[in-house]
Amino acid sequence: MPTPLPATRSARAAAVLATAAALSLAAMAHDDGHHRGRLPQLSPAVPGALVGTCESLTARLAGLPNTVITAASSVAAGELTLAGVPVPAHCRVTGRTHERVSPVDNKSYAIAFEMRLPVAWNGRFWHQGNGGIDGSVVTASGTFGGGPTTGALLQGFAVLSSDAGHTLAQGGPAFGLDPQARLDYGYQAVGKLTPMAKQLMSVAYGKEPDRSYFGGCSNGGRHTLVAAARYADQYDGFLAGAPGYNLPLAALANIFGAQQYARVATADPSTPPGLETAFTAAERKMVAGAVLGRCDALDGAVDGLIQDTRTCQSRFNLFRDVPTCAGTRDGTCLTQAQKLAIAPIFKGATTSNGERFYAGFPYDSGLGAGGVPFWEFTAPLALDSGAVGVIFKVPPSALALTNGPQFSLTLDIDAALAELYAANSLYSESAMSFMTPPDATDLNDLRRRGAKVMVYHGVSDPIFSVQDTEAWYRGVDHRSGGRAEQFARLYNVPGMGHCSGGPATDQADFITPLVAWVERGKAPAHIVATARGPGNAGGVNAEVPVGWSANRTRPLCPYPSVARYKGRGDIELASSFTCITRDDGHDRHGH
Ligand SMILES: [Ca+2]
Repeated sequence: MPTPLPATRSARAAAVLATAAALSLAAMAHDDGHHRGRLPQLSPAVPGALVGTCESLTARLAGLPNTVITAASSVAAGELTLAGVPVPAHCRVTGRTHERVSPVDNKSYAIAFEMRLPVAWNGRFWHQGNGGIDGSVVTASGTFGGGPTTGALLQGFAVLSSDAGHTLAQGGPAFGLDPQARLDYGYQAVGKLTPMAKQLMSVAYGKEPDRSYFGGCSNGGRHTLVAAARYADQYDGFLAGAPGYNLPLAALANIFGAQQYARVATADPSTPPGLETAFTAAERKMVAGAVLGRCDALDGAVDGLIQDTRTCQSRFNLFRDVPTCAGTRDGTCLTQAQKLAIAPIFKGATTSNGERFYAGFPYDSGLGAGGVPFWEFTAPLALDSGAVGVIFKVPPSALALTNGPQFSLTLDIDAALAELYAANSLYSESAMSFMTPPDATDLNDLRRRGAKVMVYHGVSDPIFSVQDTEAWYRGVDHRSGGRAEQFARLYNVPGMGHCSGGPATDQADFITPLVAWVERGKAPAHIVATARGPGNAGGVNAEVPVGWSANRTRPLCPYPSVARYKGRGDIELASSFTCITRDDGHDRHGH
């Protein structure tokens, strides 16, 4: 049984019966400075097994409220593989919950889902948050990052995945015209699925999960941090990758970027290749090389990775360190006009009067990587247009549905920013209300009940800024009275792009250390990450530089500490590095 948790939201109703004195003692135990290390310790999950046949679940789940089970079928061991790894035998249940017809667009909506229930269950639930604008039931695997050396399903979790209340087949972002579909995408699908999934597991296994986890990358990372704030009483552990926790602002910032690029494009900026003429592949690689030239050695190892991102930002200067073209652009220089267009994107998107509304992006070694052009030159014309114009803005824009490039390139950024915070009689919640955590940095409910949150973010992520996530972490620390390290970790991944890829060590297992922290109180220090060079079983990352060992390892250090070469030892191995915290100029060892 879980340890009693007097201060949790769910236990508050029961606590009404307790005396006021007992309540205040409980509060002191959690909040008094003398007890900073003594958060409740959640008990470990106890494994279980499926009760009855998988196929019989269709009938046995008929009583789930508001829910239709469409199939339950056995998946034999090895029938599903994840990056070449055979998945153990499990039962796949598919269904729809909260079916309805929209009074606004007259379309049918439901929250479609699948649950994969291992025959040999570890007693845990994993709610998988998916990416993009949701809209499809991605395989419920609970895998993360580059090559999934492991994943929740492989570890024996029962894993849930959903479309968050709409199908892209119905018209991409057009679901944004329906107010309820917006809210389901933002957070309400998670709120509806959670009790349904727990009830489903109690039928399938004869008990509800002992421990529940939530995780995903990108929009899935956003779902995770939203759940950490809104549904802290329902989950014990959270793993957020590249969390777009300010997703509407990030999408608008990316449109701001497209408008900057359009000013210096030499071909039609309303097409991705045309927009890319503003900052070509050769030029991006050249700038990445200039950043490495200034910053690679700061961590003690000239190894193609910049561990000390923060110091790098004060050492590298785009205007000084990148040659200004004297004549024709040939990939070895940028024109002054290009520098003036590109620098504000890295500095952070602003309104017309210079007010910054989204974080800047650090100069890092991965800005020349292969994943960059999709996010910089395709997404603003094809994805951010639909997201901002149809799903987020109040009121939505008809133009965004029919002509994304024109919408984005002519968008009044100031007006759109206001519309991300706007609501009206039809759209009762603004995008910033339904897409972001209600109070993003207040995770005290989560903290007090002994839950934990781990976050990782690529430093070279071109769509969601690692600096935005760092600001979130600092805010969490502040709001918890300087106690973030008791329950939260942020791991930056130098060189990594959005969720994976880039010249980086992008493969790591965060699930095992998260479970050890939640259920055994083993606080994680650094995480060892591996590059996916030639021969990698989980899938080769073509961005790994040829000079690197195929299996290079690095410690991912808990923010704000950063990795530093010890000065001796194999430069390809994590063990040759240590995590240090730069604190008022003094290096403090982090682990
Ligand atoms: Ca280095």
